Amino acid sequence: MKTPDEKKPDAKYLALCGGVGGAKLALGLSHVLSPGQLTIMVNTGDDFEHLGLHISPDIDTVCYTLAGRSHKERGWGLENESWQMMSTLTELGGENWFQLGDRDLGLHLYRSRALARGESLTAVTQHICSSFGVKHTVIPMSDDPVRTMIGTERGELAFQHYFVREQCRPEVRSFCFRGAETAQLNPLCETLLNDRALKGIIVCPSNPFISIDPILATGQCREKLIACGKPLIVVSPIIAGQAIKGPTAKIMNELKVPCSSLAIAKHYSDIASTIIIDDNDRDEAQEIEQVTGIRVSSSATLMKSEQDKINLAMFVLSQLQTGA
Ligand code: FO1
Repeated sequence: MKTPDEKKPDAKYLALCGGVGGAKLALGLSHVLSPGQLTIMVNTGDDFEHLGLHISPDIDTVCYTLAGRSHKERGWGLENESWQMMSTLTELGGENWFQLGDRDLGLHLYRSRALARGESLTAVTQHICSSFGVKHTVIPMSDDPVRTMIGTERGELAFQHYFVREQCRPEVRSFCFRGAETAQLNPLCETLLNDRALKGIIVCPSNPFISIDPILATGQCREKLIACGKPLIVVSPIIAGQAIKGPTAKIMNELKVPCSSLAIAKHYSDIASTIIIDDNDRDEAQEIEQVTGIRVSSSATLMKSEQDKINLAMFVLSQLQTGA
């Protein structure tokens, strides 16, 4: 497949990414773009303070994935992990609903201390990534705190309480990204949006409601993406009416939104120029284009192997070059 721009050192791309699902495409992109070409801006609405530590799950998922260290089945945390700290915590009757592996804990300790010293989350993330051999730029959506709150039938829950402690069981009614309006969008993103070398923005196949919307809500990101006028391509996280992983389908059902790529396209209709849907859903393309005005192309979007991730990344880049 021809991807001419990917060879040009001046072509730059911004990827918006959540956790496990999005990180797969981010990994594919990191294989086909040089470090100077790719900036991955990650959701931090899932961040929280836990056991006195600052946890940034999506940043860590992206960092571990790009470093080739992530746990292959879970997608989050490290491979070859041990859980001695959790055993002791459990023995003592401590709070053990959120699993922190022993090796992973080292990272949380490092980051928490660095933040307490006054370092920015961007600086700490860059240090962690470069220490783990990640050469591409990974940045948080903001250095200011933004916290995703889920309105449920049982009242409002902080994101990790909903996602991990309650295992996404409560019915979802609404979302609030606390702090997003006053948070400053990552300055590196602002600079990139004004960079003539920026050739396109890629929305990774992360959950639109809980992974991408917090990014778009932060520091007028949505408005800035529209204002920059660059092509924006969305990779749909839906295949044949099912979410590949996680609670996307359940959330869409509860919000009374049909679980389809058409619904995803409508969700992003103000910012997207192209949506990539799965080859299996090709027959939906015409309707999506008619209803939303967004250009549709299809590809194999299920990313199991590393080659799948690379193939999809190359397809995304090729679409950005053919008028996305
Ligand atoms: N997800 C879980 O389902 N259970 C856990 O105990 C858990 C612990 C955890 C620790 C560190 C980390 O970086 C991620 C962790 N995750 C865990 C994943 C995380 O909660 C979610 O995948 C994201 O926040 C959603 O993108």
